[in-house]
Amino acid sequence: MSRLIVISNRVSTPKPRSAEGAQGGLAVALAAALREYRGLWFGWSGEKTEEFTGQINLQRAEGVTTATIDLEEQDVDEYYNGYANRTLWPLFHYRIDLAEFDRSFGAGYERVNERFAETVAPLIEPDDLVWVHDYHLVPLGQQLRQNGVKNRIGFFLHIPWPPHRLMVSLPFHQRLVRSMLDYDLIGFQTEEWLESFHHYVERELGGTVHPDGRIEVGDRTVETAAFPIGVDAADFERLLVARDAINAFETLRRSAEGKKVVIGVDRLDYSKGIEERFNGYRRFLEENPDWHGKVSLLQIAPPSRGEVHTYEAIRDTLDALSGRINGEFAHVDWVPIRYVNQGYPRAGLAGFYRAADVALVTPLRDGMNLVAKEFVAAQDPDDPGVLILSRFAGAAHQMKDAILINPYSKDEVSDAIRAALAMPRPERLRRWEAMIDSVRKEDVLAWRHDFVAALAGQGASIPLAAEPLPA
Ligand code: ADQ
Repeated sequence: MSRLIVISNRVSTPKPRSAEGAQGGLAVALAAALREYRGLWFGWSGEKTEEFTGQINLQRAEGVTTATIDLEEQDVDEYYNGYANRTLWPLFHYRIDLAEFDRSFGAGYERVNERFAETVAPLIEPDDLVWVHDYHLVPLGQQLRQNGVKNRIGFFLHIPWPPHRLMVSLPFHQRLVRSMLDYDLIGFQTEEWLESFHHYVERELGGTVHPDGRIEVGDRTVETAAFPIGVDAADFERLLVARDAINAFETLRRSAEGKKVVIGVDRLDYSKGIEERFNGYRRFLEENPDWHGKVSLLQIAPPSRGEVHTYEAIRDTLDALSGRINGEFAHVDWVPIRYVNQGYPRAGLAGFYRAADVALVTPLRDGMNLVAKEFVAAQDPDDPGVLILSRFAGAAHQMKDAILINPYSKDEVSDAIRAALAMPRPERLRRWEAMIDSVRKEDVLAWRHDFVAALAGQGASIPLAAEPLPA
């Protein structure tokens, strides 16, 4: 029987569902996928050791088998904090101004990809399907081939693929992209990122793009397609009746004291546009004195990637900016922004979303953005809140009934907040009903199913047992 081997940078041991909220979008999505199938999840434990040993730690938790390795300090500096998060992440989010190009980062990135491949290759059995995730592991397919792996291997990129002209600013960009030709299937979040990849293949590699998405470069043919990721909408709706969700809902409503609540929930990352959001909210307060004392913004943003300088800087910026806005507008009985640097369990988050009247999801660039979908999944069908969404999030391609804005424009953010707060119930209902339908249908299970089916091969039934693993 074939198994599914998932390989991603981090493996976080699956937590009970109620505690999943503190994990990132990718972690939650993968745990949901693996729970359904027999398989294995391989990656870094998050631990550092003096020297790389390649020792594998096998565990079984919450119906998922994980195999993790530790990395040595230099690996973490050069591969994870370096090439992945200081070179590729900013560049792929169109922030070439923040991208750092350092020879040691590239070397560390290749070394860790080799180490991953050498360690995981012996765990792969002949019929297994191998699914590699995200920008940390772009060349892993090639490394696996060099370690004798002949299985079908797919790659999914969770973040945007940058336009051709940006991509060529990466030193050795061809080497990186050519390494992807060893995959059988490459998936992107949206048609937009897929098109950017196709442009690169045509213009830089002289390849051919076929109408069905196959690309041909020399003697290699690779399937490519968009697979928009979703959330586990049904699970999210179920969570809303959990005690934690009800407590969170009541706490937020009580503390709002009859005021309207606007919510933002993001990992603390410059790509999420939180600074621009605060500035847009400030513009709204400047232009709408009649709303003073009647609305409050709750921004939840747990710190991430704390070892990378730009993340410390954005944290300082937001601390200062939220303080300035509160200093400027607050009254004794009203605080315009509540800014919270912590993660919450999933159920708590669901309760907060439900209690909010408006969500501000305004990334400057985002592969997809799951928060937008979670917010919609958590709304009261009789009295739904309003989603304000950046045009530059992958999710905007599917959620056209949100109020779509340019997050760089303070005026657009301000106007959207005013329109959302004043939106009559029939319009809120119409917009929400149009969105919840696709959030439910195009959920994380459909995403996993579509990718795995495509990887398993055209026309073939999915050779995976849809039976849960024994606990
Ligand atoms: P992220 O950049 O992490 O994901 P996103 O898609 O919004 O962004 O997912 C964030 C996840 O973290 C959500 O599930 C959210 O609930 C959770 N989260 C955020 N803040 C939280 C808090 N304070 N407490 C608890 N949970 C919190 C990357 C890409 C995205 C892509 C996903 C999945 O950058 O574009 O959508 O992978 O492919």
